[in-house]
Amino acid sequence: MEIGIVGLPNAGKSTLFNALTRAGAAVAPYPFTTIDPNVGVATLDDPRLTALGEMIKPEQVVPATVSFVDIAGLVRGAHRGEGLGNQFLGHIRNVDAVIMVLRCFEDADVPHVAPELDPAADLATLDMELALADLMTVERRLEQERSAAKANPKAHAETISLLEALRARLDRGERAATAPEAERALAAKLNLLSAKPRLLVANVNESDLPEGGPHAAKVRQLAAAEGSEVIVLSAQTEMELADWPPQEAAEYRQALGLKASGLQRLVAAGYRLLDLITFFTVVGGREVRAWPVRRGTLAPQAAGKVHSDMEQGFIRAEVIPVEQLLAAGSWAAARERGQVRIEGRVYAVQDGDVILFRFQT
Ligand SMILES: Nc1nc2c(ncn2[C@@H]2O[C@H](COP(=O)(O)OP(=O)(O)OP(=O)(O)O)[C@@H](O)[C@H]2O)c(=O)[nH]1
Ligand SMILES: [Mg+2]
Repeated sequence: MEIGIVGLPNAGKSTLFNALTRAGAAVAPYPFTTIDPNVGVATLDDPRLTALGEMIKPEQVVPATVSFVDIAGLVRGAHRGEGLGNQFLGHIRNVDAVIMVLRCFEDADVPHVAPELDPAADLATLDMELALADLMTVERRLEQERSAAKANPKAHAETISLLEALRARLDRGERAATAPEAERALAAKLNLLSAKPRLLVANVNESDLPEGGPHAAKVRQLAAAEGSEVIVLSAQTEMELADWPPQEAAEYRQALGLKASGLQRLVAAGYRLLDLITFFTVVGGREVRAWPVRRGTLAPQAAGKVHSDMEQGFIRAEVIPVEQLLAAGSWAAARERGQVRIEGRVYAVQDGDVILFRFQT
C-alpha cells in the first residue's frame, strides 16, 4: 500500500517527503527537481504501542509504517506528455491513494508555475490533468468494448453504459471517486487517477502557522466541499524539526501554537485514507510490533503479514484488545481473567487487537 505525493512543481513535495521518511530526496528551488519517484516509509506514532512496550520491555518495539512515493511535478498538458507527463501519470497510477500538496507559501526565491499564488487554481489544474488522462483511458476502453460488443452485445452492454456515464462525469470535471458504486468500482478496476482516495495538504510558511493564513483557509473550503481531509503544515518547518531532539521539537511546536506534529497528523490521515487498522504481536521478551492491515482482513491473512508459514499453517488466533491487556498487566493475568479469546479463520481483525497466532509448520 503506497501513498503518492502529487502537486505542481515547487509545491514542496520532496521537502515533505524527506520530512516524512528521512530519505534525503533532492530538494531545490527550481521546477522538475524530482524526475524518478522517490520511495520511503514513515512510521506511525501509536501511544498504544508505546504503552505495550513499557509493559513488556522487549528488546525491540517496531512501529507500523506507511509507504510514500514522491512523484515528479505535474504541469498543464501532462496528459499529452508535457513536462514529465506520461511518466508522471504512470507513477500516480501505481499508488493506492494520493496526497495533493498545494503551495500556500509565498517565497520570491522559489518560482511558482503560475503568476499568482492560488491553491484553488492549482488544484483545478491538477484535477484537470488527471481527468483528461482518465478520459483517454475511458475512451480507449470504450472502443475495445464496442468492438467486442459486435459479436456479443449483451455481454458488454452494462460495461459500455458505465463507461459512458464515467466519460460524461469526467467531461463535467467531476472526479471518478465521487461516482456511484458501480461506476466507481469500474473506475478503480481501470486504475483511473481520479478514482483514488485523496487528501489535501496546504503547505504554508511557518509565519502563517498554526492557522495557515488565507490560502490555507481556501484549501480548507475546497476540502470540505469535496469531503476530503485537509492537513495544514509547513513542509520546511517539519523538515527542520525532524532533525531536532523530540523534546526541543515539541517545545518549538508549542511556541508556534501547534498541538501535534504536522507529519504525524499526515501519516495518521494517510493511514485512514488507505483504510488501514493496526494489530499488535508480542514475541516473548524479544519484540512488540504494530502491523498495518486493511480493515476487514481475516485472521489467517493477518498472520500471513507476519510470516507466510503462519498463514499456511494457521490453526487459531488468541486475541485480546490492547486496552484490556494493558489493564490486566500481562498476558498471563489477562488469560486468567478469561479475556483472551480464541478466534478462527473467519475472524476479521479489529483495530487494537493483540494477537498470538497458533500455527503448525
Ligand atoms: N518558504 C518555504 N519554502 C518551502 C517550503 N516547502 C518547500 N520549500 C522550498 O521550495 C522549493 C521546492 O521544494 P521541493 O520540495 O523541491 O518541491 P517539489 O514539489 O518536490 O518540486 P519538484 O520536484 O520540482 O516538482 C525548495 O527550495 C524548498 O526549500 C515551505 O513550507 N516554505
Ligand atoms: Mg520534488
